[in-house]
Amino acid sequence: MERNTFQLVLVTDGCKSFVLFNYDQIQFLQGGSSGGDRTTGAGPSPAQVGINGGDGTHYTIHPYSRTTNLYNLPTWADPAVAGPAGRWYRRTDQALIGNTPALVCPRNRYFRRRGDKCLQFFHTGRTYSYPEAKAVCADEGAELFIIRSQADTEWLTGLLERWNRRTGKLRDVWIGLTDEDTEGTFVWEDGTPFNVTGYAPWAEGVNEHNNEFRNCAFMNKRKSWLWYVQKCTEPWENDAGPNSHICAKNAVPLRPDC
Ligand SMILES: [Ca+2]
Repeated sequence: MERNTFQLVLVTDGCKSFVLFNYDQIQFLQGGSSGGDRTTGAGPSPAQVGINGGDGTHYTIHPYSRTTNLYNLPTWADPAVAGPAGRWYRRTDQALIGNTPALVCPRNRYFRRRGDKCLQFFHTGRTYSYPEAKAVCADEGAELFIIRSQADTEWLTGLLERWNRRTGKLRDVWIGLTDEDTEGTFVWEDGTPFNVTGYAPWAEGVNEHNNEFRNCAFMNKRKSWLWYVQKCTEPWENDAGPNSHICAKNAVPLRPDC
């Protein structure tokens, strides 16, 4: 029978935290989802090895992950670690473990973190115009949430679906994007340029719908939350207009005094 022997040391002074591995005998097996044998763990390639904080943000990869060095880990010296072979440590109280300071959201209503932003969802059951939604955010030192990627969209769509099931009253959701200044040229609320050839999940037909009167973008519930445009202020024709929006503030460093 194979037996793995290693020592795991956790160290913290209440500010900085470290994890230290001392390997004697260690064999990393390959999971079934990575093509490994589900019974023996034997795989077609070396396993992926690292530390995962469990929140999708805090992680680090072992320098020998997915290399054959893993097979001889106790005899290999990590160039980043002074001392004998078979030792590996990382600081674990930071965002990318061992690198950037961890970010957290303040303990108020802006508790939901996405990347370097803290979010608050606004939905009171009444209609907000785009300027009203912007003003609500500005009053709290925040701005309308800006969608940067497909991953942002997938994450947000899942949240909106759950939110909609819970409230049953969610309609459309403003995003921080308008072509008010120059028709057809969209600009994010924070002034960052909108790359028309980049990621932009517009709903089908938006080009025909967009005109000099419809300048504010929103996630359209009836079009699977794809982006559409609407008049920024009332009156809206044929529907009540967006009634929700998301404000975002910058996340702050965890324990900045450490
Ligand atoms: Ca327009």
